[in-house]
Amino acid sequence: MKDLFENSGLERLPIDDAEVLLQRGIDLGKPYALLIDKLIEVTSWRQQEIKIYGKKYLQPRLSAWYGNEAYSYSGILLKPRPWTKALLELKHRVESIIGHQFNSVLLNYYRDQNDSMGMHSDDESELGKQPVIASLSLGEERSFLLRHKYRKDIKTIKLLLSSGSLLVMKGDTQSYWRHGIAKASKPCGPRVNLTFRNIRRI
Ligand SMILES: O=C(O)CCC(=O)C(=O)O
Ligand SMILES: [Mn+2]
Repeated sequence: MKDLFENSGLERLPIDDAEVLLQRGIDLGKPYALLIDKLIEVTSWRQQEIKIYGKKYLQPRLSAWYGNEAYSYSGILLKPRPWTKALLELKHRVESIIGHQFNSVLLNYYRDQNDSMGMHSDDESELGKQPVIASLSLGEERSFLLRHKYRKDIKTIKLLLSSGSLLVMKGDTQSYWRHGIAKASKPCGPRVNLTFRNIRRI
């Protein structure tokens, strides 16, 4: 079968039960430092409260949801904000690199080394069975962890996502793997990650 992103320049990583592609240093038309500063300044950031086994926690990062559809996960409903010019520009860049369209983006702002994201799969029903998720990283390099859900013989994979990295997860990745962002062991500056997704109206 022809790979969806055959001509994209993204490298497919050799990971069992997953389709993960990565390209570092993608061309966004503007310096990364300028883009992250602007996104930090103009985004409507919120620190969401989530419920895990009935107990309420504040997420250890800030986030924002833009696009056409609402999205619910971990017991919270995110109402979308309308696309901004800057986000649409980034969306179009990513879409033209990988040849795939998106209707929403989740932004996560890791303010420093203490901010993180727990291990999870992006497997909500609104995303469909084999979602294509494109993740763009800006700012401080952080460790992105991938852990197989069932096979204990496969070690946790650590990918260092530097500013300007584009990571694509597709196929069975969400069915077999969890991913997350670990706290950093040393002090570090801000990182903003944008995950472009397709929310299906159900
Ligand atoms: O910050 C990252 O690289 C991961 C983001 C992520 O997994 C998510 O938004 O679901
Ligand atoms: Mn995720």
